[in-house]
Amino acid sequence: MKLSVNQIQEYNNENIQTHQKEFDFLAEKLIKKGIDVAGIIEKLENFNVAIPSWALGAGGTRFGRFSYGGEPATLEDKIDDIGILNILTKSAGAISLHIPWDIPNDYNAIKEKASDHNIIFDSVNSNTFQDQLHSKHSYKFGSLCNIHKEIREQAIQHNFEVINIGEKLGSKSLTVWLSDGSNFPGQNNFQTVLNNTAESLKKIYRHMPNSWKLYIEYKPYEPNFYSTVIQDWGTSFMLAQECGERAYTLVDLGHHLPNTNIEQIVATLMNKGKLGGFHFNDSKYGDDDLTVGSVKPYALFLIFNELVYGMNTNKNNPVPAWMIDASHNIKDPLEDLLQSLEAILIAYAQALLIDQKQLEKNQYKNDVAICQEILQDAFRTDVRPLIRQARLNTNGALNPLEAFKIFKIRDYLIKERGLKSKASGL
Ligand code: LRH
Ligand code: MN
Ligand code: MN
Repeated sequence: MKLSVNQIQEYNNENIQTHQKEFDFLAEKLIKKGIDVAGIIEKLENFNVAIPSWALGAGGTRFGRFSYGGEPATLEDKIDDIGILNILTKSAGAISLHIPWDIPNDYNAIKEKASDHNIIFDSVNSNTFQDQLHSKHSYKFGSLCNIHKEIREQAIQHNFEVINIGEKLGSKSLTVWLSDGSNFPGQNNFQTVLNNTAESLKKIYRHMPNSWKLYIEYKPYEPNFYSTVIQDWGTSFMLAQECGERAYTLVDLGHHLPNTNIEQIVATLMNKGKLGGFHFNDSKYGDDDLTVGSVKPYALFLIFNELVYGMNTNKNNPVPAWMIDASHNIKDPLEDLLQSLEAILIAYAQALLIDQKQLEKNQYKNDVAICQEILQDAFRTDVRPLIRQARLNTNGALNPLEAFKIFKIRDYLIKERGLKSKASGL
């Protein structure tokens, strides 16, 4: 199933008049306020988010998994699915592979397929939180932190292999998330496991090509429920500092205890030039991996406010590697990912509307009410016409989810792949 630009243009032509009216109305209002509308649209056009290879199969929990038909059975199929997302939105031009869930068989074929869809290979993810089919040692009691050297070595070697795979595909970074920790008090010596982790990460860091970055992801709990070695941004930051300049912290929105001020963490990391990677999702309770913006859109907007401020101010911080790390449980994954992409762009556009000069002025005056008004005025603006305009300019679909439904893409995928196809990976 491959969508053509012509199909999308025809769909756009049918909706262009309504869009034009909405866009003109909003643009006039914003320009009167002194906002650089063309500049914002350009930024939206250039925003790209990586799609993880594991998000395209049916989601689920350990209690059940409900298939939806037409699932991508191979990595090639997954790249095709991302191709659909990308041609509709023009903002999903990258894939992030999880190894060994998605090991390429034929590198040339995979690379060709990806370039056919204008997709690049983003960060590669290692996996030492599950035992692999033929490995000698088990990670039941930890991987990079393990008390036994030979188990740490096996986990380090796995990361070397992942770097190797990434190099063949043109990736430029490695993401390490460890589930290492303990389930019961007394199980681990906190200092020993921390030291072991630092030593292992340093070995991995030193093995990376000079042009590569290392992203260290943190998470407070799960699957370990008493302690996790890299439990918070502070631990990740400290380990990244120990590794070196090209090691960074990765923030996954779901990896915080309830009510954590994530926007402040973002600001702190960017201030120190150490925010390297970003996993988008939303949550109500824990690492729920819900659709981006589905539960706490205002929090997402406040986070984007700090990201935009940081990207303008902290030139020592690289532009973070954006990725959606969400699951969908009962939704069609492609529809869910389209919704996530939309939510990300909405929050980004709203944050770009914030008048930072006015905000600063009012912070000096200690006019708390006006400071709040400035943020909320941006948040309450319906920025969707700006996003549609950005998509129009790049030949994407005005409304990708609507187009996905009108084109009956899922029906085509079911016809092509069958009702019972099952995704590789998770
Ligand atoms: C861990 C995590 C991490 C993994 C992915 C599958 O909860 O967020 O990024 O690689 O989920
Ligand atoms: Mn994650
Ligand atoms: Mn997670």
